[in-house]
Amino acid sequence: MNVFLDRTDAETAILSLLPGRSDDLARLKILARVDGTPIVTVIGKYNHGKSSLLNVLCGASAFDVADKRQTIALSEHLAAGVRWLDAPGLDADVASGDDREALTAAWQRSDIRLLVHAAKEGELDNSERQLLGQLDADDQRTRRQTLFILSQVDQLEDETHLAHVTDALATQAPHVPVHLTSSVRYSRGMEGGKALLVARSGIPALKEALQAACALVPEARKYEVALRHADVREEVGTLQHARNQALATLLETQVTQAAAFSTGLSEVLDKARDEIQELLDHPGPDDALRPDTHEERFQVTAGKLERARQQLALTKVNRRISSYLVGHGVEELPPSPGCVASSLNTVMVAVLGISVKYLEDMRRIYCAEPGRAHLQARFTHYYEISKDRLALAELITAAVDARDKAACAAAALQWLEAQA
Ligand SMILES: Nc1nc2c(ncn2[C@@H]2O[C@H](COP(=O)(O)OP(=O)(O)O)[C@@H](O)[C@H]2O)c(=O)[nH]1
Ligand SMILES: [Mg+2]
Repeated sequence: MNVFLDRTDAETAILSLLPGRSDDLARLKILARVDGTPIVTVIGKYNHGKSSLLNVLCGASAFDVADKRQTIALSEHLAAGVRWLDAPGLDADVASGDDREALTAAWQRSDIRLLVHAAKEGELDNSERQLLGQLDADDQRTRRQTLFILSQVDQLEDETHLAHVTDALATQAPHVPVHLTSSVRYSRGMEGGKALLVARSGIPALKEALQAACALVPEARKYEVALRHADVREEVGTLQHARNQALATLLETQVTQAAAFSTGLSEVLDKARDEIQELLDHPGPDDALRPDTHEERFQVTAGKLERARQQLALTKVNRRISSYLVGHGVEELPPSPGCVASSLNTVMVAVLGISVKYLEDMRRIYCAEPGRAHLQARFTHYYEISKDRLALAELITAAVDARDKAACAAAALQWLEAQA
């Protein structure tokens, strides 16, 4: 059960699974906190008349206008039912960290972007084209809106020059409508009461377009919230599914491997039991128990022959068990400081001891049920702590963590959605 203290807590859980979704979460946080006022931001290179444009749009000298690079931080002004944001110039080569931060904030906060490009500059440069492309893609995805503005058109000599520029822009950005504006004309027209100049400034038309765009903002925001939630949800879901699968596969491997080992071991031990049983079933007294006399030391005796026969059979049995274990990665014991001879530090020695001499011991160890069960259990124990099995167990631990992380992110997202 995941409990989230607050939004940041839930965001952290999602971001630790999906770091690439930080923009979505930042935007969702903004959308969760905004009031109903649409946010309009100007974006573009410095000196392209962005601040001047905002001033005429909001009807106040709210933003600093200058010939040099002026707007450093983000500044905002509330007027005419709109929150206007003036962002620093889009000039990657001169942008400091602060500027970039402000630019990101503007990007994140705005419902409507005014991309401003000065007419005298002619075509868009690479950074502007790139930005226009990004905005366009973002508009398609999120239903936010971008208005493209060709500013300071009064600075062009005549209509022919203007037509050159608009033609060039139409080639660069074929599907984007361009608003032609001149803040200077608008101000002069307003001051001198010249309606024609005001109309020719393009500002009244732009205001109308903006009003229409603002009217779409409430619906657009709702759409955007649902969309970003859905996108994150889908990605979390995909990961969660994959991680559940991965864990299930590992657990299944763990179980099947152990079952296969156990079955195989059981067969090997059956065979061992049967072979030892054959020794036990040998008719007559056990010659191996008959000690050789002093005289018989260098002679072949029935006792010697029988002991050799029994040891040979036992070696064969043990070799088969040992090779089965080795085949399953069960060979050496985990390193122990107490054991000097590494040849003794084997699972076989640990389970069976160093030497078994008597038939009765063999019967007890290999044939009697408690002995058999003991062998099965001990070998299985060493199998479970063999390198490969421990590695598998570690993978499973990691997979459980990964699964929990995804589940936590899914719960966090649910929590966030419930807040919206
Ligand atoms: N001729 C002309 N100059 C303008 C216009 N808009 C702004 N300017 C001048 O261009 C310079 C930069 O303007 P500003 O609004 O500060 O641009 P920003 O850096 O993009 O914010 C200033 O000197 C403004 O007076 C316009 O429509 N026509
Ligand atoms: Mg400015």
